[in-house]
Amino acid sequence: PQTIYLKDYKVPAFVVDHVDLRFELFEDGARVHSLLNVRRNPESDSTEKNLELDGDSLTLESIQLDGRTLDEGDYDNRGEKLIVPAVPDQFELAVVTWLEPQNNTRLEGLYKSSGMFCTQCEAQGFRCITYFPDRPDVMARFRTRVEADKAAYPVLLSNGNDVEKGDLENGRHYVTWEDPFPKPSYLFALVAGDLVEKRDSFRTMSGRDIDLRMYIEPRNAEKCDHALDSLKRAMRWDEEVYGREYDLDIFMIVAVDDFNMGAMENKGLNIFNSSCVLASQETATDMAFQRIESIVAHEYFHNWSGNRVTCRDWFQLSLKEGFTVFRDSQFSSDMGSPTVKRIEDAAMLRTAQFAEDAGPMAHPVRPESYMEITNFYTLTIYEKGCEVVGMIRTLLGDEMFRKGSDLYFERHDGQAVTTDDFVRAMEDASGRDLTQFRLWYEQAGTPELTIRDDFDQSSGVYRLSISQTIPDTPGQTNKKPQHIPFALGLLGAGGEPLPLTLTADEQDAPKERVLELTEAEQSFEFHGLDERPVPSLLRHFSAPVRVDYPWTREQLTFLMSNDVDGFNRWDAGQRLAIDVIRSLIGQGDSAPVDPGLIAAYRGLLADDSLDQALVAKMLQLPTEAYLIELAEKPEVQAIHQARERVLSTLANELRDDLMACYHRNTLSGVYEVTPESVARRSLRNTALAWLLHVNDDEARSLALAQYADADNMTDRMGALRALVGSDFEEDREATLDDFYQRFQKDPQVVEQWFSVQAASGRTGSLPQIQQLMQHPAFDWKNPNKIRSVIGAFAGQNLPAFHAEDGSGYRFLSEQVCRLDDSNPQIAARLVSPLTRWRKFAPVHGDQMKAALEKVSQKSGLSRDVYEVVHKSLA
Ligand code: HT7
Ligand code: ZN
Repeated sequence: PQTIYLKDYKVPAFVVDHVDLRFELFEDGARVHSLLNVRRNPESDSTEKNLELDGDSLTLESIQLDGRTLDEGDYDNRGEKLIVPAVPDQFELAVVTWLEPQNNTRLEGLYKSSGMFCTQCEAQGFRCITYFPDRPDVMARFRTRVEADKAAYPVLLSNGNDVEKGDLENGRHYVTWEDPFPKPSYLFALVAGDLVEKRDSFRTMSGRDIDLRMYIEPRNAEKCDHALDSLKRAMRWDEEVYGREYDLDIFMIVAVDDFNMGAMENKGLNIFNSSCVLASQETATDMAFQRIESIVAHEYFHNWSGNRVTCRDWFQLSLKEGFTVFRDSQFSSDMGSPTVKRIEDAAMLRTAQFAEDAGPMAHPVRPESYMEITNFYTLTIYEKGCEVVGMIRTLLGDEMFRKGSDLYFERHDGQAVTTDDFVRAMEDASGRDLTQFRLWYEQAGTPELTIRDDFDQSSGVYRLSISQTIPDTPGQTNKKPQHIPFALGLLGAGGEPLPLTLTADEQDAPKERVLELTEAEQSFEFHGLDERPVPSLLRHFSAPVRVDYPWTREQLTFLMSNDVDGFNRWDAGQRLAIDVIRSLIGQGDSAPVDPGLIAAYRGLLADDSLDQALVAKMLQLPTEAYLIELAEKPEVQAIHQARERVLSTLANELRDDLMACYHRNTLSGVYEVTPESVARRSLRNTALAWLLHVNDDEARSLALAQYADADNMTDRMGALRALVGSDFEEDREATLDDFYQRFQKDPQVVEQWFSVQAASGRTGSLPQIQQLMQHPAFDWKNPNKIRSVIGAFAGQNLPAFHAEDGSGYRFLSEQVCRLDDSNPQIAARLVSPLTRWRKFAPVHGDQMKAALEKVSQKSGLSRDVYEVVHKSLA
């Protein structure tokens, strides 16, 4: 496959002002009539005479230029391009194509899901619908007429406003949609189906009433309220925090079962994976409720950060994704607990994005090249991209950041721009120079900070020396130091925050500062201290970096209970637990667990005055995935055993505290998703899971009763998960059976049922996984089912996946090969756990590599999987 380079970017030689589309939808295919108004681009100095259009898997039926039919000899239609030679400076091009959505298993372009037609055009799906300059810097106005059988497809949707509708012959009907905003083709959408409509409305800050409509299959009619409420909250929040108002008269959301990602921000017609939008208290957990709120908000926020101002080319993907993730994180913080949200984001980043940034697919936030752009919808683009925007806000302050975002939206409304344009708007609004900061977009790899300190009792000066290095990544070595905002505080022996006095004569110094690291080595002195302080470093996780500082266990225990920064209290607890777990690796089942850790957890469980949402997070032990990420040559089974040993010891030693915690947090009254009630359910279910981990009999009865009596999925799933994690085999099997019987008609719940089994060591052995894949509810064409069984096995059931005999690796490579033909995007994502073979000792690494080589030998390998596998083996 060909590699595309950022350095080769050229402005398009032709632009399209208007697109007129007519879709004739049938059971055996779809005919697409497209009429393009094309003109030479005045901004291009190209003398190109030929018009080049993209097309993929299309059957071309006819083509006319300014009304003249072109014969086969008049154009070149080879590969994935349609080239029309010697076109005039301005013309109309009419093209008719034929597609087979019913056979489209790739879920790109126009396809069918549960009997309805729907589209996915980002990144390059529009070219699977018709020939078009399918690149984001070609922005056109779209008018779309959809025609289909009226009984089978009563609802016909596209972007914008419906301007015309009527009946046709043979029981067919049509609706025409017009979108007044120019948009790139990736934001085009169409839906046709037998769907129920749920309506709501929203009055904007300027007093316009927006029609909110949600379209779902009839069986999901009761699962829309949460998404619609979330949408209204997001619309209000974007007005209040960013001054952004919605622009069309209608905003539509559609739920589809078969979808490669979470959701898509098509202009005025967002399409969602059902699992990311539908919720009821009986079927969705607290986590799902929160996830839905944030995804609904994310897609809505794209209306400004992505649609009104879009990307010039796909190398700029983080321009819209990083900024929009940042906006949705701010929103979720404002809706719930900011500390908890920060902990969740940082934990995910440190576990998964840091791993990506250290692996063979590592790339900068603004990549330089790609083979298949779909492979670049990564944690680096999204989550590190979000952190980069967050650091700009930290450096500029809230007020200047808002000025910068206002300037960005005003300056670039209706344009396709670059990450550099974003940074320039921030610079121009604030007067700050972000030249060095731009390296965050250019250099891949996670910066590593090595921090050492000393205290001079006689002068009262505490000195912090900080050096930064950025590891080599594919194609990048000898990196320059980056501009890193580093928030910190200092604590006195009694836990009191101390002033951070940078010069001896400074008065009333602040008790928290953001230091700006710009050099490979820097040191900072803090004056006027009576005793050696305990440093609280990288508060709020102010930059996506690794920190190496020689904390003692005493310091960590101290920070866990004294730091004023909630994030660092949690972080200290994690570092303490990691240290204890690591010290037990390979020590056998009787090695003692540090009583300091047990006491710290006892303290957490006993202290009712603490923020319970924070306590719920602090009680979670570091995950196996994170422990593996931190290790140099991880021994997965040994890490698993050491972590289990700590968990069992805590559960046994703290049995009474856990029981008390369980009972104290039993909620009565109506189910609500507030930070407080979410925290209480989380604490209660953690206590239950720990107690069942050591097969506590009383906890078993509590779990069975909780499962049977639960009025919400968080509690029912909490009890089921706890039983699945125990040795009570009969109860486990009976409860799993009952769960399936109750919810077998609900695909989103069946997905949860699959993943709770696939992720657990007790129910997710390889033969059990193979059995799950034979289950009637498993469906190779449905990405959610694949993720919930195969993805959960390889990503969460780590001791089984990393079985010494290599069976987990071989299994994954077989599934990737099988999927490569039907859905290459999903296959390329699924193969990812094998790509880090170099991180593991040869006993594992060699077998992982062999599994990858097997994939690379498959004939007709897709571009998607080819890129991932070949870069990993290089
Ligand atoms: N912008 C959306 C990206 C997306 C996507 C990309 C590739 C293939 C399928 C896809 N579905 C959605 C999602 C978002 O970030 O909002
Ligand atoms: Zn997005």
